[in-house]
Amino acid sequence: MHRKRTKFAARVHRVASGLERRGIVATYELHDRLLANRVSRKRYAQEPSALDATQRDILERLRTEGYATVPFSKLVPDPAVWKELEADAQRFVAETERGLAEEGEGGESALRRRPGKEFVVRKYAYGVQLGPEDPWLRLGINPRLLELANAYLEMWSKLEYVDMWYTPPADEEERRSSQRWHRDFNDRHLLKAFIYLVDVDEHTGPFEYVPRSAPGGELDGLWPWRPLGDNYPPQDELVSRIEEHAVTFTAPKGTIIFCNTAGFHRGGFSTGKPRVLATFTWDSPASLKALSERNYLFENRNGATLDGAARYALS
Ligand SMILES: O=C(O)CCC(=O)C(=O)O
Repeated sequence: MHRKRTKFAARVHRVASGLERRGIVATYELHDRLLANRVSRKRYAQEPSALDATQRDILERLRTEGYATVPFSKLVPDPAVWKELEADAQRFVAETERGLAEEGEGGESALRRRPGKEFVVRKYAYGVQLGPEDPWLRLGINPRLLELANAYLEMWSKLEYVDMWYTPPADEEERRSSQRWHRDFNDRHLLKAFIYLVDVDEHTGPFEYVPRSAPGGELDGLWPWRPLGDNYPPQDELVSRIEEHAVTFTAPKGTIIFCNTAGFHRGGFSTGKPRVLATFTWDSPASLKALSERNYLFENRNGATLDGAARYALS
């Protein structure tokens, strides 16, 4: 089993000293207010996204609720894009199921997982080299998505994470890690996309989200977001405060869920069928300076020409 602990995860894990935590938080705040994010806000102000009606509608819903769903084909109408992604997803599913079968027979496999979240098999995990020939990386900088991310964050964003996940039905009865309600600690300026690559019903570990709980929303005072914060509050208490507000995203294959995961969310607790999705994170340069680390290394092997916002997202 391939296991790679990222430098960042290791750093955060061993951050025991309050002093070191305070340094990380101070670096983040400095870059958010004065340094890196100021530059990227300026870039966005000079070249704001020109959104069409579909993108404007998603943006509006993101701003009010913190999430929005849309069929992939509506946001990215070119059928060739979906065809290429779907073919790659099928290869990943076949390789993953082969690896799981080998493990089931007591063998070793090359499946990638992340320590602490072994219930998810990842296509890339961490440290992979990706170039513009990779269809998922290309989707992360596709203007249909990137312009939306930049408009939502009101700055030129960074593409921090791109991957595909296969979540088999859980062995355990209890939810753990990201299957429990939490806020992502790594940025207040955060947009994730989850693209379902199978139909997801209530037995497939649907993603769940609490609308208006992201910073600036009317529920943002519930165990508020803090950089490096204690992001898993007592679950029973939280549930008693928010459960009736939560949205469960059962949806067909080809649905995109956009959301700000600085708000409360959980998912991936599949009880019946494997869940397969692609996921992307766009966040601010301040986050990359202090609180997060890319899961890939960008390598422009064939020297593809990229526009300014795409180059910025990958740099
Ligand atoms: O697997 C899921 O649905 C949730 C993942 C999650 O918590 C995250 O990406 O922040």
